Amino acid sequence: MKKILSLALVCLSLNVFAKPVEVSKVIARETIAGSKVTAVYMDIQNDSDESLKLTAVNTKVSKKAEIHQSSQVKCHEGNDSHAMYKMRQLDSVEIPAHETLSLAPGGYHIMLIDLLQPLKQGDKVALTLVFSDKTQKEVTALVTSNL
Ligand SMILES: [Cu+2]
Repeated sequence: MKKILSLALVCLSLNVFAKPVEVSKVIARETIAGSKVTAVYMDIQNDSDESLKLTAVNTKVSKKAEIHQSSQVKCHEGNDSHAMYKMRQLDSVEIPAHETLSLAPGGYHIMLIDLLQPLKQGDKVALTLVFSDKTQKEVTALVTSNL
Protein backbone atom coordinates (compact mmCIF):
# COMPACT_ATOMS: atom_id res chain seq x y z
CA MET A 1 0.00 0.00 0.00
CA LYS A 2 2.82 2.37 0.89
CA LYS A 3 4.50 1.60 -2.43
CA ILE A 4 1.37 2.39 -4.44
CA LEU A 5 0.98 5.64 -2.61
CA SER A 6 4.53 6.80 -3.31
CA LEU A 7 4.21 5.85 -6.97
CA ALA A 8 1.08 7.95 -7.20
CA LEU A 9 2.95 10.88 -5.68
CA VAL A 10 5.78 10.55 -8.20
CA CYS A 11 3.30 10.61 -11.08
CA LEU A 12 1.58 13.62 -9.62
CA SER A 13 4.78 15.60 -9.23
CA LEU A 14 5.91 14.71 -12.76
CA ASN A 15 2.68 16.15 -14.06
CA VAL A 16 3.09 19.32 -12.08
CA PHE A 17 6.66 19.98 -13.20
CA ALA A 18 6.42 18.70 -16.75
CA LYS A 19 7.27 21.36 -19.29
CA PRO A 20 5.33 20.36 -22.35
CA VAL A 21 7.63 21.01 -25.26
CA GLU A 22 6.79 19.44 -28.59
CA VAL A 23 9.32 19.35 -31.39
CA SER A 24 8.19 18.51 -34.91
CA LYS A 25 9.23 18.74 -38.58
CA VAL A 26 12.89 18.15 -37.75
CA ILE A 27 14.81 18.18 -41.01
CA ALA A 28 18.44 18.61 -42.03
CA ARG A 29 19.64 19.85 -45.38
CA GLU A 30 21.63 17.35 -47.44
CA THR A 31 25.27 18.44 -47.64
CA ILE A 32 26.65 19.88 -50.84
CA ALA A 33 29.65 17.95 -52.20
CA GLY A 34 32.80 19.03 -50.42
CA SER A 35 30.93 20.96 -47.71
CA LYS A 36 31.31 20.17 -44.03
CA VAL A 37 28.44 22.30 -42.78
CA THR A 38 24.68 22.10 -42.99
CA ALA A 39 21.55 23.49 -41.37
CA VAL A 40 18.81 21.83 -39.33
CA TYR A 41 15.25 23.16 -39.13
CA MET A 42 12.33 22.32 -36.83
CA ASP A 43 9.25 23.62 -35.06
CA ILE A 44 9.48 23.95 -31.28
CA GLN A 45 6.15 24.29 -29.52
CA ASN A 46 6.14 25.58 -25.95
CA ASP A 47 2.87 24.63 -24.27
CA SER A 48 3.97 25.74 -20.83
CA ASP A 49 3.10 28.97 -19.03
CA GLU A 50 6.70 30.13 -19.01
CA SER A 51 8.92 31.25 -21.82
CA LEU A 52 11.75 28.90 -22.57
CA LYS A 53 15.08 29.29 -24.32
CA LEU A 54 16.91 26.81 -26.47
CA THR A 55 20.45 27.24 -25.18
CA ALA A 56 22.48 24.47 -26.83
CA VAL A 57 22.36 21.57 -29.23
CA ASN A 58 24.52 18.46 -28.96
CA THR A 59 25.17 15.89 -31.66
CA LYS A 60 27.72 13.26 -32.55
CA VAL A 61 27.63 13.89 -36.31
CA SER A 62 29.60 17.14 -36.18
CA LYS A 63 32.24 18.74 -33.98
CA LYS A 64 30.03 21.74 -33.31
CA ALA A 65 26.34 22.62 -33.39
CA GLU A 66 25.44 26.31 -33.14
CA ILE A 67 22.21 28.28 -33.01
CA HIS A 68 22.14 30.72 -35.93
CA GLN A 69 19.93 33.40 -37.33
CA SER A 70 19.89 34.36 -40.99
CA SER A 71 18.75 37.75 -42.04
CA GLN A 72 18.42 39.41 -45.38
CA VAL A 73 20.66 42.39 -45.97
CA LYS A 74 20.66 44.74 -48.92
CA CYS A 75 24.00 45.30 -50.56
CA HIS A 76 24.68 48.40 -52.58
CA GLU A 77 27.36 48.45 -55.22
CA GLY A 78 27.27 51.69 -57.13
CA ASN A 79 23.73 51.99 -58.45
CA ASP A 80 23.17 48.28 -58.03
CA SER A 81 21.52 46.73 -55.02
CA HIS A 82 20.92 43.08 -54.32
CA ALA A 83 19.80 41.04 -51.35
CA MET A 84 21.96 38.50 -49.63
CA TYR A 85 21.69 36.40 -46.50
CA LYS A 86 23.98 36.91 -43.59
CA MET A 87 24.00 34.69 -40.55
CA ARG A 88 25.14 35.15 -37.02
CA GLN A 89 25.52 32.91 -34.01
CA LEU A 90 23.12 33.33 -31.08
CA ASP A 91 23.66 32.29 -27.47
CA SER A 92 20.06 31.14 -27.27
CA VAL A 93 16.69 31.53 -28.92
CA GLU A 94 13.48 32.17 -27.01
CA ILE A 95 10.23 30.27 -27.36
CA PRO A 96 7.53 32.38 -25.63
CA ALA A 97 4.87 30.63 -23.52
CA HIS A 98 2.18 28.95 -25.62
CA GLU A 99 3.92 29.76 -28.87
CA THR A 100 5.64 27.80 -31.58
CA LEU A 101 9.03 28.87 -32.85
CA SER A 102 9.83 27.82 -36.39
CA LEU A 103 13.41 27.27 -37.34
CA ALA A 104 13.18 27.58 -41.11
CA PRO A 105 15.23 28.54 -44.15
CA GLY A 106 15.98 32.28 -44.13
CA GLY A 107 15.57 32.56 -40.36
CA TYR A 108 16.62 30.61 -37.27
CA HIS A 109 18.46 27.36 -37.78
CA ILE A 110 20.88 25.02 -36.11
CA MET A 111 24.20 24.93 -37.89
CA LEU A 112 26.16 21.70 -37.87
CA ILE A 113 29.83 22.61 -38.29
CA ASP A 114 32.69 20.25 -39.12
CA LEU A 115 30.54 17.27 -40.03
CA LEU A 116 32.37 13.98 -39.60
CA GLN A 117 30.78 12.66 -42.78
CA PRO A 118 28.45 13.99 -45.49
CA LEU A 119 24.71 13.83 -44.86
CA LYS A 120 22.66 12.19 -47.60
CA GLN A 121 18.94 12.23 -48.33
CA GLY A 122 17.21 9.74 -46.02
CA ASP A 123 19.92 9.77 -43.32
CA LYS A 124 18.85 10.32 -39.74
CA VAL A 125 20.66 12.63 -37.35
CA ALA A 126 20.24 12.39 -33.58
CA LEU A 127 20.26 15.72 -31.76
CA THR A 128 19.89 16.68 -28.12
CA LEU A 129 18.23 20.03 -27.50
CA VAL A 130 19.15 21.73 -24.23
CA PHE A 131 16.75 24.27 -22.74
CA SER A 132 17.14 27.08 -20.22
CA ASP A 133 15.24 25.14 -17.55
CA LYS A 134 17.97 22.44 -17.84
CA THR A 135 15.64 19.96 -19.53
CA GLN A 136 16.88 18.13 -22.58
CA LYS A 137 15.01 16.70 -25.50
CA GLU A 138 16.21 14.07 -27.95
CA VAL A 139 15.07 14.57 -31.52
CA THR A 140 15.86 12.93 -34.85
CA ALA A 141 16.34 15.01 -37.98
CA LEU A 142 15.58 13.48 -41.34
CA VAL A 143 18.04 14.53 -44.04
CA THR A 144 16.39 15.88 -47.16
CA SER A 145 17.58 17.36 -50.44
CA ASN A 146 14.29 19.19 -51.04
CA LEU A 147 15.05 22.44 -49.26
CU1 LIG B 1 24.09 29.16 -40.00
